[in-house]
Amino acid sequence: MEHEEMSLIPGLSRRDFLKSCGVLASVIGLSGPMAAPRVAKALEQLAKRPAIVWSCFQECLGCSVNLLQSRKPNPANLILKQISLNYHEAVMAPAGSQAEKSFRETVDSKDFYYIVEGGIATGIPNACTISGKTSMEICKDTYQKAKATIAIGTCACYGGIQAAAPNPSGSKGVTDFLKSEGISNPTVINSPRCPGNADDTVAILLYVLVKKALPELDSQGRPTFLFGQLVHDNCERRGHFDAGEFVEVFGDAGSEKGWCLYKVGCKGPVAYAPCPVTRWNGDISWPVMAGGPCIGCSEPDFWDKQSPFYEKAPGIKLPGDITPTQVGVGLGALTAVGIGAHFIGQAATGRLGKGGPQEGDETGSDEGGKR
Ligand code: FSX
Ligand code: SF4
Ligand code: F3S
Repeated sequence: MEHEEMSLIPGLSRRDFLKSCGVLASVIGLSGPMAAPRVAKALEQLAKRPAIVWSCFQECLGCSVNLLQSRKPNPANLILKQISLNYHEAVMAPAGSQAEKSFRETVDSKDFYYIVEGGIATGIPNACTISGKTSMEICKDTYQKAKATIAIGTCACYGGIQAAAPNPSGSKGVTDFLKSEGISNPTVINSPRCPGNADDTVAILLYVLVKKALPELDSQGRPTFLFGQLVHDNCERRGHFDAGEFVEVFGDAGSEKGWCLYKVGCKGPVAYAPCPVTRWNGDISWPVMAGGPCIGCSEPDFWDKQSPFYEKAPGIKLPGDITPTQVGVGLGALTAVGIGAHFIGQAATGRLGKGGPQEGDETGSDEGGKR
């Protein structure tokens, strides 16, 4: 039998390695025949593994669990082999003073990337204290020394469930917290969703490491190459929305036919996120695919602003009332859309034109919500 060349990932063939690099290249917006080899070369040449400090503040640990459960040959494995996770309270082997030593040395080197999971307790600072320091002290000091800071999950981006009214601990996302500390224009890459998605995290890390630049961000601090489109734009049920075919109550005949969930509360028309593309549980599923409405977890203050979760989002007119291009208008001053990268990503993952009667046909041609 012919010997198959192995890659830098133990147990992963060179061919599968390049295939995963191709997917990563597409997600970060590289295209053409040299895109996958370019990503592969960049990963292989990361001789000095970039150090990561990962803080867990007010959260449920779902963001970490999602990353740690990513499965080979999931692209997350590629990058996890290439970084040095110097400090992560939940998964690091050292504890106590050894853990603190690792944290201090890495932060003082100023040669690391900072990932924050969870909100910052600003109203009751002692509500979140690690090794005698509050989340406020840790976050501000570490941000100021990091090469780049990524907020993973809606809690770190916007405060999350802790920030739901009446927000007893005064939870804030990293950007808002830094602003409240007098840092006028903090540079934080927000990767929301509740929990944060492993593929998003990996794509952002790869973008920063390979392109050596920060991605373009929208007005909520989210990379446009990932969060530039509405969930609604790429939903496999979109054809049913455009055809006026709705689930009226859970369990009805429309439910069985997989019709649109807008009338039972789906916030896909107001949520900017790549959920139909970078999915969950090893890329198996996402909320609407599994039969539940999107609750808009990629949006700031979604616990307050997108609830009640099982009632229609206000201000969305249905097909027949308006043209699909008007859906989503007025949802915020978001900047340029990463449509190109998005569709390359869809093609790379084989989803373009699949999953429902609408994608690519005339009625569901992704016009809803474009800005
Ligand atoms: Fe928050 Fe992460 Fe929601 Fe949890 O840890 S974004 S509570 S599901 O997953 O921070
Ligand atoms: Fe999909 Fe929800 Fe949009 Fe319906 S309203 S097409 S279920 S995202
Ligand atoms: Fe969240 Fe809606 Fe996606 S609930 S995970 S933004 S489908």
